[in-house]
Amino acid sequence: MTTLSEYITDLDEGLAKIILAVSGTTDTIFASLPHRRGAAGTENIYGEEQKALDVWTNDILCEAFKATGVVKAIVSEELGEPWINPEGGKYTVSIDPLDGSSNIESNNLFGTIVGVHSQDELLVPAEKLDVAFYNLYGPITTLVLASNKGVTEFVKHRTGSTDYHVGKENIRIPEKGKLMGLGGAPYKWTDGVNKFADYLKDEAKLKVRYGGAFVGDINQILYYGGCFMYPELVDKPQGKLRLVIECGPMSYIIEKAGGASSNGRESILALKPGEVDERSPVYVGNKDLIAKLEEILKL
Ligand code: AFP
Repeated sequence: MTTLSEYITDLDEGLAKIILAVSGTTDTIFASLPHRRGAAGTENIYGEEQKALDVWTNDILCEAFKATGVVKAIVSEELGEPWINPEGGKYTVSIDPLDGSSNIESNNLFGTIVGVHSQDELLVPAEKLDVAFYNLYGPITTLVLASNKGVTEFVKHRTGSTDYHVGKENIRIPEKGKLMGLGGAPYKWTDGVNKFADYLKDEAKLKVRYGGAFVGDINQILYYGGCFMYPELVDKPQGKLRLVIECGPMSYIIEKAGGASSNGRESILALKPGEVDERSPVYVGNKDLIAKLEEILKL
């Protein structure tokens, strides 16, 4: 069975180093999860000052990125300001180190989202990404990678060779979607969003699946088709999710798999971020459903 490191040998060497930097932290993160559910400030079983898990995870990932020698900047939910490598480098990495951190306590899905580009500017539209991938901590640990080879799932083995091995190649979102993941409190949905939710329910006749972690909710859409949204809200017209570290990379993956994304008007991939923590409404899934969304919101 092909391992992750074998599979990515024909990617640019720097990209492969960044991908392996993340996959190489999985065992450490996974092993510590049961002992790091406590709030920051308490002591963990090692008697160490308990950092919030997302801060601790961020520290581990940032050190791994810096060790590659090819990362010139890191944009992370947990870094106030982006880290800029004084020695330069080829790639800018954006990460949500622990997407779905509120799911840890309830032992629900969560993961790490990564976007990588080699443009001069720090913030670029997601269409300029070289690769995007995520680690998903569920009943098994998987890594889903969108690259010039398509969308590929790798499965983390726990016995024998504990490397990631190719699970599914050339993943395409199913033509006929089955699921709808509807984020945000429904009483805060705008009229347009309510109309779209009614369409998904009454016309498309989709089933509700919502797990509270973008990485897991998008993974479901990748496998079963349908639509995920964290929409515009009456009090948050830009929604909740961050364009650079969440919406961009995950939309890149879904579009590479034959789906579509939108902020309500245009593809997420076309949006030029103005600042690191800019938020965007996000709708991703089957092309026909996203087209219907944009039609409804235009009314
Ligand atoms: P946390 O990382 O704080 O748990 O938030 C997760 C998230 O950013 C994203 O992964 C989910 O899609 C969304 O927020 C869930 O938000 P709600 O808690 O409002 O449903």
